[in-house]
Amino acid sequence: MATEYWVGGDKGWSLDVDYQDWAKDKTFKVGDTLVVMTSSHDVLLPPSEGLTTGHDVITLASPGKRWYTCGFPTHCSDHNQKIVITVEDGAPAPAPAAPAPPMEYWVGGEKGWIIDVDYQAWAKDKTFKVGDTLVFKYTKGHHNVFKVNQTAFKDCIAPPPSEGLTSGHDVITLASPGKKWYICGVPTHCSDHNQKLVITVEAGALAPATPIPAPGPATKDGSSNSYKVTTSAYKIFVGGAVLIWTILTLV
Ligand SMILES: [Cu+2]
Repeated sequence: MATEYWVGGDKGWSLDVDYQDWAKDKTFKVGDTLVVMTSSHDVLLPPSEGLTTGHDVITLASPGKRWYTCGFPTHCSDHNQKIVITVEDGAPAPAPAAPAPPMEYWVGGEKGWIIDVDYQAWAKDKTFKVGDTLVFKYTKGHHNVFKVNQTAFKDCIAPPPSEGLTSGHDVITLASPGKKWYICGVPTHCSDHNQKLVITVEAGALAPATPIPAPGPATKDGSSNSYKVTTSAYKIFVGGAVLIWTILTLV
């Protein structure tokens, strides 16, 4: 819901008004508009970029700080006719993605854990993450499952039988990220029949949530006159005001 703010309220855009006091309890969001009502002032230097209608409407088009001043000599410098506001992102913050629930993967799908299956083809379109489980299904006594290292995987070297899983329905929970290698320890099943599986486990739900990017400082602002308010414009104005003041003082 966009809000229209009449700068300065009843006082409008005038001399000797504390605009920061006016602004301090207001929340400006993208899409809100500032209405600057005045009969004898303008908004911002240089003159070609100024709004001079006396009823200037500025739409706050992006988040960030905005600076506005009156460009008439001494109005800003001596009479505080300036305002700075911070525009907040009006869009609702995107909801953080819900962590995916743990998945249970039956290795090899309907084929289960047997010889002569291309387990890499089975795995290639799947994303394994910490918390997921692998189920190795096979006829008990015909196969087994060993978790091995990369070398043992490559060379099909089975660890001692005591380290194997042999139930025929072996469930392995993926407890940490990284590469995991599994082979069948029955002679020739790994080496001659490709009964082996390597997967990469991602951190998944345990990873820190992706931070919502903070809105960066905006440097341009849409307005009815399509002019741009920038920090440098304000600095140029302040510099000019100081110069004018110095000249007046010397004269
Ligand atoms: Cu086997």
